[in-house]
Amino acid sequence: MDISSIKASIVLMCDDQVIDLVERALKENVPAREILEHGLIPGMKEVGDRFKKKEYYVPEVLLASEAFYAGFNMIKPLLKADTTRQRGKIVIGVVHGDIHDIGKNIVKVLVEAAGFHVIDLGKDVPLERFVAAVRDEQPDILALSSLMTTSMLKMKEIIRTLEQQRLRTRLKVIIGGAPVTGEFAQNINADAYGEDAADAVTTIENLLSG
Ligand code: B12
Repeated sequence: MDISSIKASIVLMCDDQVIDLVERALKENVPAREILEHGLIPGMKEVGDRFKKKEYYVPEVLLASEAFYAGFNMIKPLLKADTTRQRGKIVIGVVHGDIHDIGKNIVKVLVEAAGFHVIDLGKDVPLERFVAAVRDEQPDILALSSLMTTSMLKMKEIIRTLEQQRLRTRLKVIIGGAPVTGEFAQNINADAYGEDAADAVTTIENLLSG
């Protein structure tokens, strides 16, 4: 089957159609990873473009997000299938002021699938919760997500606070989200930037082996 039909159904906000198509793709042994990378994610990207061009407004984006999750929830267990090893502990969350959590959720699933133990703090997470989680859980990596130019500045505050409280010595911080760049990561003293969920996995692996 043509995976791009899944993308089209997300853009058209048809959850039922997404469910049927993902079911068909799985029956035809299309790998879950391919459904995610060539169907579901491009669907949300197209929705983003339409929002930018003012062809879509918030209600359409919400309905499209629901269609995305209808498909994503079906393949999530399959993405997790090879989780046998425990390679390190990661705390992840979307920074305060920001409720965009689709990207973070994809990162979480792929990082878990790669064998890491992930503690998910959710979205719109206040600085104090990140700091408490780092202190209490002692993760190897803190992964911060932000989709808005306004909320991305919170990442800087979180890193500065962790430094001030001496919680940054062995902790590595990786950041991501559409407006974030490698240059921004350097400026705020993060250890790394990941462009997408696949890149997040390799970057985390590199951070922990280096
Ligand atoms: C879906 C969406 C929504 C949904 C969110 C649903 C949800 N549960 O997430 C809803 C409708 C609720 C919404 C609300 C709003 N939104 Co909105 N939304 C989007 C949209 C269209 C798509 C985002 C998305 O899901 N992309 C798909 C995923 C797969 O991609 P991603 O998030 O980038 O994640 C990938 C990478 O970035 C990376 N990644 C992400 N996080 C991390 C973390 C780490 C550690 C790493 C390594 C990698 C990584 O990996 C991910 C997977 O590959 C974007 C447009 C866009 N182009 O991004 C606007 C956008 C982000 N929204 C925007 C705005 C303005 C809003 C609202 C303020 C609108 C309003 N007027 O109410 C509210 C904000 C509320 C708030 N306080 O947060 C603006 C932000 C502008 C800015 N200031 O920067 C954008 C950019 C649209 C625009 N062009 O104007 N939105």
